[in-house]
Amino acid sequence: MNILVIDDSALIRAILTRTLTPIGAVHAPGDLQGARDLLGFHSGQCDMDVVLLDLEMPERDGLSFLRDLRAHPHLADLSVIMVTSTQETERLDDAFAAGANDYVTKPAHDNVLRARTLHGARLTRALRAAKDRERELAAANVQLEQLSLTDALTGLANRRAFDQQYTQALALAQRSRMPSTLIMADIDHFKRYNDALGHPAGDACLQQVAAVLQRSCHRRTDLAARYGGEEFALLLLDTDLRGAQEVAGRVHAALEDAAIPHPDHPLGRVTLSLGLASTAAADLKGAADAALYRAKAQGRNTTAE
Ligand code: GH3
Ligand code: MG
Ligand code: MG
Ligand code: MG
Ligand code: MG
Repeated sequence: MNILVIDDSALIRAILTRTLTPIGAVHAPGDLQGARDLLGFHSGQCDMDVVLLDLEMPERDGLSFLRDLRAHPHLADLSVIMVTSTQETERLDDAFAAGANDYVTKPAHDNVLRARTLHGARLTRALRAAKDRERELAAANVQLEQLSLTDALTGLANRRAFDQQYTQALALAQRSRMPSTLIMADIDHFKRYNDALGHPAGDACLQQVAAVLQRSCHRRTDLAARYGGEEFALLLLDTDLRGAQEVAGRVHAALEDAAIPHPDHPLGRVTLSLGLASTAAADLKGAADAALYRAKAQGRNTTAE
């Protein structure tokens, strides 16, 4: 436990140091600059667990020093015990208002001084621990939120994330007439792929196709999501049909480059059918689905609007 004693009187510093040494490491700098350094006014780092602060000091009044101290966010949880010579109630009111946690009057009984100091240090630690837990919890929540929006197999955004962004995209399109485009993508003859190579191979294929889709989305505002099973969705904000056609072209080309072997496909490799629709359509999702159906009917490995 680190105890910081701030007092202008060398005698009081010596007495407090002797009294408190049995319960912790006492730091009693001879000037206020030494105290500021130990409190980390500049570095933002402080190892002190409790402060005993003289209320009456000639150089800088204890009260205004306390206000300086509380202005530093990293010292918000540090216990400060005011040390007063007489019980000046009015000044104590001010001290508590300025953020003091406790006070002792000089001369204090050794046992009382030690007990109050220990209590102050425990309070500091409890508050710091609570803040640490809060931070950990917040970090865990961020991680959990991230997990809840991610498809475990492919790492793409999942259906839940897609639904959220889809709703936002529709709202945006209504408010700003900013066109957005939806591409629904479905793997061709995927049942045959599973039948020929097995379900684990099918899963690996889904991962490869997902990577191709992700690579084909170049803008930060593009969302590639696994919509379900072997169906994917690309939501392209602020993108018209022409822009989306470009993305669709990239997808087909990248998939051709990837050349994932498919033993029961006329082309011998995995392909996608794509259905495209823009927010100009009354029912964006329905229009993209209908377009996807047409792409399948046109013989697959193609894009339909
Ligand atoms: P089409 O070209 O008309 O789309 O034919 P298809 O065989 O791809 O379509 P269908 O809807 O008949 O079959 C989809 C297949 O996708 C069936 C299902 O077993 C498979 N599938 C869906 N989700 C997964 C998955 O997570 N992993 C694996 N390995 N297969 C999946
Ligand atoms: Mg004094
Ligand atoms: Mg399907
Ligand atoms: Mg199908
Ligand atoms: Mg399919």
